[in-house]
Amino acid sequence: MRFDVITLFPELFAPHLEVGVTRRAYVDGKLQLQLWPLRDFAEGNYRRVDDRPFGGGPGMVMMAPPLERALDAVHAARVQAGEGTGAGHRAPLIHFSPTGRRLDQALVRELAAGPGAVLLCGRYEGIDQRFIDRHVDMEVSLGDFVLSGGELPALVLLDAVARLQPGVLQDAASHQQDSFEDGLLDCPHYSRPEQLPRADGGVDAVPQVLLSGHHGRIARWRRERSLELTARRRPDLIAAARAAGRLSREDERFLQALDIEPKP
Ligand code: 9WO
Repeated sequence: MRFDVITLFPELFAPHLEVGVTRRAYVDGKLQLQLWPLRDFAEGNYRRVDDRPFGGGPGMVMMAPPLERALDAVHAARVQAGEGTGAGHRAPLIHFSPTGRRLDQALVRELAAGPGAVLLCGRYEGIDQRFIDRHVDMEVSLGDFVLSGGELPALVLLDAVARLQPGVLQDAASHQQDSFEDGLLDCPHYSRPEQLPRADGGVDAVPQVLLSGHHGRIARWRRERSLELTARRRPDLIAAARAAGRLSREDERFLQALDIEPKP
C-alpha cells in the first residue's frame, strides 16, 4: 500500500521511517511512503507557496497553484506505479483539520484495507478553500485542538496504519488484543520483577492470578479488568459493545456486580 504526502516539511517524517515497527513496514515493502516537498512545486526566485489572505487578516494562506502541480505529480506517479487506479479503488486525498471526521480504529482499519491515500499537510492559516473544494475527499481530525500543521496528524495516521500491515507486529495476535480492536479498553500489563520495591520499604506485587498458569482464569481476569476499566472510564464504549452483541452473559453479570452508575 502506498501513501503520498504533500508537505512543506518532509524532514518531519524521517523518524517514522527510521525506527521501530513502522520502519519494518517500509523495509519489508509492505508500505511505501513518497514525500512531495511542496517547495519543489513553487515558481519564481522566491519559491512562494503562501500569500496574504484576501479580505485581510493575520497570517498567510497556502496558494492553490503549487498544490495543484504537486497533486498532478502525485497522480502521475501513482498511475506510473499502477497504484490505486483500479475502478472504485482510487486513493483518497485526505486533509487534516479539526473540522474533519474523528480518527478512530474503524477509520484506521478502512484505510489499512484500501489502496493507501494522499495526505495533504496544511501550514500557516490554512489552504486556499478552492483547492480543498476541488480535490479533498476526506477531512480527518485527531480531536478538538489546533496544531501548527497537518504533519503530526499525518504521522499519527501512518503509524496506526503501518502496524496493521500483516507481519509488521512481531506477534500476529498482539494487535487483536489491543484496546479498541474489540471495542474495550486494554487490560493492565505486568512483567518482571514479580516484586517491585517501593520507596516506603513495601513492595508492589504482580496480581497472583497472572503467576498461576491457569490460562482460563488469566483470560477471565484480563477480560474483567478490561470491562471494569472501560465501564469506569468510557461507559460509551460499554454501550456500543453491548449494542454490537460483543458482551457475553458472563460479561453482563460481571458488569452488573460492579454496580457502576450508567452515566447519561
Ligand atoms: C485549523 C482550524 C482551527 C479551527 C477550526 C478549523 C480549522 N481548520 C484548520 C486547518 O485546516 N488548519 C490547517 C492545518 C492549517 C494550519 C495547521 N493545520 C492544522 C491541522 N492545525 N491543526 C490541525 C489538526 C488536524 C487534525 N486534528 C487536530 C488538529
